[in-house]
Amino acid sequence: MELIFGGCTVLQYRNKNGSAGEMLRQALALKIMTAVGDVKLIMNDRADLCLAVKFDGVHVGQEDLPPSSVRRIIGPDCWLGYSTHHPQQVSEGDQTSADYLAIGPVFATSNKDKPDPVVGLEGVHRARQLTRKPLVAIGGITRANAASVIEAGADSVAMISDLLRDPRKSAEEFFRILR
Ligand code: TZP
Ligand code: MG
Repeated sequence: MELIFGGCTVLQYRNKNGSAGEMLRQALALKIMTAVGDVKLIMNDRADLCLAVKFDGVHVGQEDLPPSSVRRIIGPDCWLGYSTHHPQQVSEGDQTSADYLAIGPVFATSNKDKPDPVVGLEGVHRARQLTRKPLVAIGGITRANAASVIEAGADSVAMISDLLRDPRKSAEEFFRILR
C-alpha cells in the first residue's frame, strides 16, 4: 500500500519459493488490499495464477513458457511482459505478442539468482533501437540512476531494493526526480 500511496502504478507479485497455494493466497490478498487504488497487478512467471486471481497481466522470462504459449493461455486482453537480456533476445521479443519487453540487469543486482551479465546503459540504448514496444529497464536501478536509464531509452523502470527501505518516501522521491 505504501508503494501505491507513493505513486507506483504497476506492481509485480514475485515469489520464487512459495507453493502454488501460497502464491494464490498471497496474490489474492494483494488484489484485495490494492483494490482501492488504481494500480495494475502483474503476476511473475505464472499464467495460471494470473488468471486465477484476475491480475492485469503476467511477466515471463527466457526460462518460462514462451510468450506465444502464454498468450494462448491469457487471451488478448491481459498484459504480457517478456524479459530480455541481450540484443538478440530483444529482437526476438519484438516479434512476439508481448505488450512490453524488460531489459536487464542494467546494473548489478542482489535480487536475482544467477543474473545474466549486466547490460549497462549501453544495453538499454541498444534495446531501444531494436524495438518500439514499451521498454522496462530492471536491475540495480535506484533513485540516483533512474533518470540516466530513462535517458538511455527506457520507457519505465522496475525497482525492488531501492524502494523497499521506506516505500512511500522512496516512491515519492523517485517520481519527483523523474518529473
Ligand atoms: N530481473 C532482473 S534484475 C531483477 C530481476 C527480477 C531484480 C531487480 O531488483 P533490484 O533490487 O531493483 O536490483
Ligand atoms: Mg520468470
